[in-house]
Amino acid sequence: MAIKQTLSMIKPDGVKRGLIGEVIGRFEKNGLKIKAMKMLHLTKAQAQQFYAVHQERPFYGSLTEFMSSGPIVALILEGENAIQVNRDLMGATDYRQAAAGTIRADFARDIEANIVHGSDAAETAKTEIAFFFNELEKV
Ligand code: IDP
Ligand code: MG
Repeated sequence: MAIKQTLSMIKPDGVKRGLIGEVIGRFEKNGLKIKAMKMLHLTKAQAQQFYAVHQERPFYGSLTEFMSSGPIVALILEGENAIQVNRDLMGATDYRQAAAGTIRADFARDIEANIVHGSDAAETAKTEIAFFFNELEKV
């Protein structure tokens, strides 16, 4: 299996609730190596740009408000099959449908404030990594 990179974010609810260490611990215990990491507070415009793919969805305004409501942690994760491994650790978008033991099943109580983001495919991983990190910031 190919070594791949993916972009993860711990969303404002995850940071506010003190779940940074818990989430990063799950990545490390499951074979995902941290290749870059930073904390930052997205502006509304930056959140709108990041989630532009969802701009026609009814929740776009609320989602981008939420994503710019407090600091987030962005990470590049690397490992075999990293995109899928991370998605499996996150669980389904709606925490009520997320498999037991996933981050969202364990911690999310809201479909929007669902603790983590993870890239969903190779192309989006590439774009999302470039959104947050330049070459100098990657180890
Ligand atoms: P994902 O984060 O599991 O990839 P997406 O469908 O890409 O899910 O949606 C992006 C984000 O938009 C979700 O993580 C969640 O925060 C929010 N979202 C998705 N669907 C809904 C909804 O039906 N209501 C409110 N927020 C939603
Ligand atoms: Mg998505």
